[in-house]
Amino acid sequence: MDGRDLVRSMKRVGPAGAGRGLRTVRAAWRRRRADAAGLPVRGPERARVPGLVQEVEPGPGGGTLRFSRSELSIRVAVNGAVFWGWDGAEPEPSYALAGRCPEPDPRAVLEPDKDGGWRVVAERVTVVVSRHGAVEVCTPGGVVLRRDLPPRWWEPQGGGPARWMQRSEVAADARFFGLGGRASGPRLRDGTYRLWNTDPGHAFDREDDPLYLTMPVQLVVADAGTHLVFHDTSWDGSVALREGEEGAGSGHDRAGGCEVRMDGGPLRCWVIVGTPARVLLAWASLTGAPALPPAWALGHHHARWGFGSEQEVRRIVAGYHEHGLPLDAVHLDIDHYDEHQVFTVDEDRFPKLSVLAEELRRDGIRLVSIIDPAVRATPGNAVYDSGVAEDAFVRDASGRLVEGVVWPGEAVFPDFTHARVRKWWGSLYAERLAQGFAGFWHDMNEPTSFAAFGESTLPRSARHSLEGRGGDHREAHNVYGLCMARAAYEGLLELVADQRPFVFSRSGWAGLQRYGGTWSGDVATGWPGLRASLSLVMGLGLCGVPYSGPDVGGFDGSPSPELYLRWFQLGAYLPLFRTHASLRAGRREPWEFGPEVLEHARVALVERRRLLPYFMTLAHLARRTGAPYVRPVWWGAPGNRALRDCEDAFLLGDCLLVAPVLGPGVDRRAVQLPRGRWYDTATGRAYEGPGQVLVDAPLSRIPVLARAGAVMPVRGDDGAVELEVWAPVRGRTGGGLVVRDAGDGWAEPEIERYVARWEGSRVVVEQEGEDGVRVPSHPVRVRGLGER
Ligand code: NBV
Repeated sequence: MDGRDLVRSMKRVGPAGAGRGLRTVRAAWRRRRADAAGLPVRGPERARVPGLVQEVEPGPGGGTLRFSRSELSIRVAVNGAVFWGWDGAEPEPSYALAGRCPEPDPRAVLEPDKDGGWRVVAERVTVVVSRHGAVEVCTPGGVVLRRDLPPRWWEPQGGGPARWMQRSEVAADARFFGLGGRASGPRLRDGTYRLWNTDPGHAFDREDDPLYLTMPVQLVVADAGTHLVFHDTSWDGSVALREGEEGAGSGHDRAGGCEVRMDGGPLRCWVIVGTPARVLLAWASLTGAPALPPAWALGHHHARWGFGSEQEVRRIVAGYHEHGLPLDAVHLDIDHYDEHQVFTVDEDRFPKLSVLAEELRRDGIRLVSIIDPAVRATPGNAVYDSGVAEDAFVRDASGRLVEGVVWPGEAVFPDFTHARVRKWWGSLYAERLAQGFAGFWHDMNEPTSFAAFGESTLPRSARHSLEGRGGDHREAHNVYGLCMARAAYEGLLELVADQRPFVFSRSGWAGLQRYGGTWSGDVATGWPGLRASLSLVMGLGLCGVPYSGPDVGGFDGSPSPELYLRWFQLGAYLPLFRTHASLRAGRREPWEFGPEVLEHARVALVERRRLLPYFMTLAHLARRTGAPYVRPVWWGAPGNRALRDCEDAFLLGDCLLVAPVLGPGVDRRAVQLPRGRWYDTATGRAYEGPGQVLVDAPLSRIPVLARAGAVMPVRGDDGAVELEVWAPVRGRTGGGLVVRDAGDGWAEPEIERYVARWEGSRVVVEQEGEDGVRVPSHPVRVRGLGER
């Protein structure tokens, strides 16, 4: 470490944390020493490839192929997903899977292929294995979607985990998406993306990578088909992507390439082939249905690091009321803790928190609490004492507690990879519930521990239970946030059995959606940050985590009124709609940016409220089908290349296409439309897709288009559900699904199905039931009738 590192570390912790600066230097040295003593020295390594196939043993859903230096087992599961694992790797244990591995598909059998290779033929996919161990994933029609070359391992000669590398080829026209929350996407261009959940330590921009929530899940979209590939290994790794190129005229294509490297862990993967909707359905059946947020969590949230007092919270809430702005939740950040210690309250500044919570609740506003995992390592601190009694904290290889530095100072970290520890931690939420909090916002759970140099996390040698298997932080790091979310979710289920828990977490991994959502972390205030925040939501949705949203206005700075408004207008159409900012940033209340912005922000807030029944329907559909609320415009037509390359608009469910404004000075913008007729919802003007059109985007609104034939539930003036119907094209029918649920409990509402069709000069809407069609029980409003 040099002087610059020290200065950087001082900047990082800020003036108030000057004393913390020295502690972070000590913490970094401690971390280094722990790793030097606790990690095996990486001596000389031996490289290995599978060699030639020797023997084959058919088994359920596929079978095992023995090569001279490895073995490969392949299994097609009943949900159509294909698993394969090298060196005896099985699907379980896995932090990603929601439960047991799905049963094998008995119809899928291993049979000989040409040139000494073998293949497994299943309904939606054929997997071909060459005699050298290359694995091809093909469509039922035989088109190759992905070719994995024989993998390569490097084994330390003195023993220990092997590193491995898996190189793959995809079609020249293929595009990559996913890998968790990435700022530079949603299309992942050529580059190396690291798989190591990381707090960048500053507000991030488009170039920052990795961020808080990475996962080895890629969605690959090509003319020939879409597939998802998941390398089920939580170790540190990277994915190098290179888009292919089609030979212009010469006919020589350069294939797209992907190289996954891992520092350890099993080489095993899941591949799912199909339409995007089918792929996400199977992915959710593997890794779990997205948790259903309570209805209030789909409204507007206002947060700030540094409200500082109950009076300030009341002042902000009063401001919302006075300006006629809907508000559903207020988030309290670490400044409401007593000396930054989680599960405490600063009684001087928040003397009657539960009374405040109750008052807000009467107004329909919920309180959400930040939760940091680090616990101040001071005897007498109740959380620390009870954690010590439970033996809950991470230890190093010599058995000592691992200490880091976070907001409360020297701190220890619960080992969430242990069921007993999760149970203990989950029970601590009782204190929060007693204060009146209704939702939980997990932060700093990569986990982050400030360090003046090196990585800002726990030592890699730190020991973890890993569900009793035992291991170290190299394996546990990426699932730390996931396991913390599980602890909270399961704890809350026990504490308040009749309410759906609301948890969202900065860090996580594949499967996070089972417990809740996420947000985009500390996105930098600026136009690139606005774009990055959309990229994160889209990428995460394609990885199976549908509920997320940005800090509207960005985390760190003072947005111009225009930037704030454009961010606000985008946020209004994202699942988590939250204004938030840092202690040191400018204000984020809509009335702080002048009367014009206030007026337009009010329109966005009122529209969000009107769309709540639609958002709730999307939440239920996400839970049942895995389809994210926010979908790329190519969702229904992945073969359309212009749509595939469109990154600045999205579909919100089936009915709406949202085209946010992502740059300054814009009052019109180009929009790539999927096939069909689309109505500008503000003007009623109809546009025909597929193709690009220019639409108005005045400061007062961002373009939102409705699909002809859409039937969507909205909130009427009296608060009851109404059906908004967009006239189908003449001679065509339309329709939509509605799930009515305005609550936060477990009652399972029915899915209502509607059809819309022309009858003479009228559009008629009917509800479909088992015994035929009937008149809808909700009022119906048909729009778009000006266009025939
Ligand atoms: O708790 C303070 C902040 C929080 O406001 C933000 O949303 C998190 O992403 N937190 C990070 C820790 C401090 C970051 C500098």
